[in-house]
Amino acid sequence: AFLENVINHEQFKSGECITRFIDTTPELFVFTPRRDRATKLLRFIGEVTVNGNPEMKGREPPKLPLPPPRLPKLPRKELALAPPPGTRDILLERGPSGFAQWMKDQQRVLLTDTTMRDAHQSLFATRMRTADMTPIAPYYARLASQLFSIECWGGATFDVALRFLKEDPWDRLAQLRQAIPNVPFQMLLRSANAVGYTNYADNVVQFFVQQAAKNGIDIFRVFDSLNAVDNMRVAMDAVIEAGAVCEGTICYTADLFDATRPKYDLKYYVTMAKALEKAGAHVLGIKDMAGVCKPRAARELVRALKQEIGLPIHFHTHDTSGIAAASVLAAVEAGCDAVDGALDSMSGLTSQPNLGAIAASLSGSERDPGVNLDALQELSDYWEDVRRRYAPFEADIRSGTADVYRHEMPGGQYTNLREQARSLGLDARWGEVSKAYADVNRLFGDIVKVTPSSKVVGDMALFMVSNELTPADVENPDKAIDFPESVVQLFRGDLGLPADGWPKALQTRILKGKPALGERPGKSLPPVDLDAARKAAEQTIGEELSDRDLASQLMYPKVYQDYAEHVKKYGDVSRLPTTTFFYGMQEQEEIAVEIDQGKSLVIRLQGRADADDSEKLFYELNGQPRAVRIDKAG
Ligand code: 3PY
Ligand code: ZN
Repeated sequence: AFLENVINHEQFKSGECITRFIDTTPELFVFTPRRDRATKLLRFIGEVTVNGNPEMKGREPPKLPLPPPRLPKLPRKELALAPPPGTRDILLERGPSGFAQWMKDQQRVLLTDTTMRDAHQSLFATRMRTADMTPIAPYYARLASQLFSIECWGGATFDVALRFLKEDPWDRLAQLRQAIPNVPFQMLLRSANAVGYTNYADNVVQFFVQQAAKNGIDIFRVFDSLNAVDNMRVAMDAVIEAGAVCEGTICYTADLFDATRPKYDLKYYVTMAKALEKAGAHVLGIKDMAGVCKPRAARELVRALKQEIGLPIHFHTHDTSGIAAASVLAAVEAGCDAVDGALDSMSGLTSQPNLGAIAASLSGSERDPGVNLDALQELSDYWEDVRRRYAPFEADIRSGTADVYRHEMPGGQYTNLREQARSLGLDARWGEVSKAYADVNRLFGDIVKVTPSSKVVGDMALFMVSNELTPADVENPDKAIDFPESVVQLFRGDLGLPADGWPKALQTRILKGKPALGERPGKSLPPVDLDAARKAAEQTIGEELSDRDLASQLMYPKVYQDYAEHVKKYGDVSRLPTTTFFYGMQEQEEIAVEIDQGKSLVIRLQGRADADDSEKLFYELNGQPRAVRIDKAG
């Protein structure tokens, strides 16, 4: 078949030299036979079935089998037709500035669905896999084309995809983009920290943004973990340069009406919003990452910002308190142009408030969002079934809690920090950890807490609880403390500077004589030689790196290399059903795995034969018997 391919290829027939032919038509020279891919996947399934997925250590699987998620009822022929024009068509037609003007011209409030990013980041530690997103994607294109945007990328999803799910975040983006051409895709970008936890060189941030825009991101929500606008400029400029929508974002902190914390007053936010407008933002984002923006504050903030700046406003909050929908409705009443929510079954608690309920509440009002409520319900039904697959990753919280106003932990961090506390054996002392979190904030000078600054506050809180340290101990100059490395880096200025600097005495104590940076870190970070970085990584990994691969490597060198090793050993595991990926296969279970468009493997686990230190698994692969021996771990 290979020879036939070559001989019949136009370029070969034209007599062009064969070396050039290999260079320009690499697709014909990929020898990895399907059998090899199947063997790798059977080995991975075997490993998980016999030894468990390492991610499941210490977690209880859900009760299996789970029925397949319910897909919306849509006639097959409608799925075969191109999706209707949607909001993205308006963006493509008018460009980012025209799109921003269009937002302002709308009487209705515009809606963003965060289900595929922040909702699962905040409910089950970002573990949602691509295989659960792609089946519903064509339905979004047909049932929800009136959405303002779908937030489906960025934040912690990038890291978690590579590190824990062993899948390529760029593939996820490409597959979703192909299935949903008509609704804008939105990502969360941590300014100079891109999708990582530390400031990167300016040219790395620029390269990352270029790749993200090229591969399908339309709207970049850019924020800084210390609300430092100078630290957002490189990312914002890169977004604007790439022709995408720049949503310059303020992170809401503290309480607008708390006179004891005057630092975060209306003037603070208006000043920052004006700076973002001046920096070229097309849209102003208000990011209430912890869900502490009470309804009265939301109303007042939006009212003031509408008065003071000319940008459309997009409000984002979390429902940790249980009353976030009231804040969203207050923002809408005050004239907010767009708001975020998660579909019903993925909403509430540390996630976003309920998008379906918000839409229903506004239905018939002058700000009716104009979405199809029944369709949203059908999409939510799908996510309800998907969510059951991730039960082991959910935090054991059952209600909203006003405690969030005390600790101010971001929704996206809450489940992760609880998980970290659990791994340190501090599960039973969660109350102390959340109190320490608030203490650390005060010690650090009442700062904005959002990734990555929130991670440092969390590290310090865990450090204090595990070492039985009080705030007085931390401040006591006579008590020797070996501060966590992330705390030293924060006080050195590696994440940038808060507007009023760091508390001097504590900084001196933490840095122990080491100098602090006086300017944004990107200014002194030398540019990375991208060609050299690519070559070095290619040598280590033993494979060519595409631009997307290079962007991953630049963000997370070690994580990316481990991921590449995993792919070499097991192939593309992102195509496996989620139950197989996390829990392995049950005897007589049969799964279908689409390894390429239209090409599927049908795998059945026929039986298992246990030996002392290994187990033999008997599969049927597309009707043919196959056996794989798996060594037992440990
Ligand atoms: C992230 O940066 O991942 C966040 O969700 C911050 O809220
Ligand atoms: Zn959020």
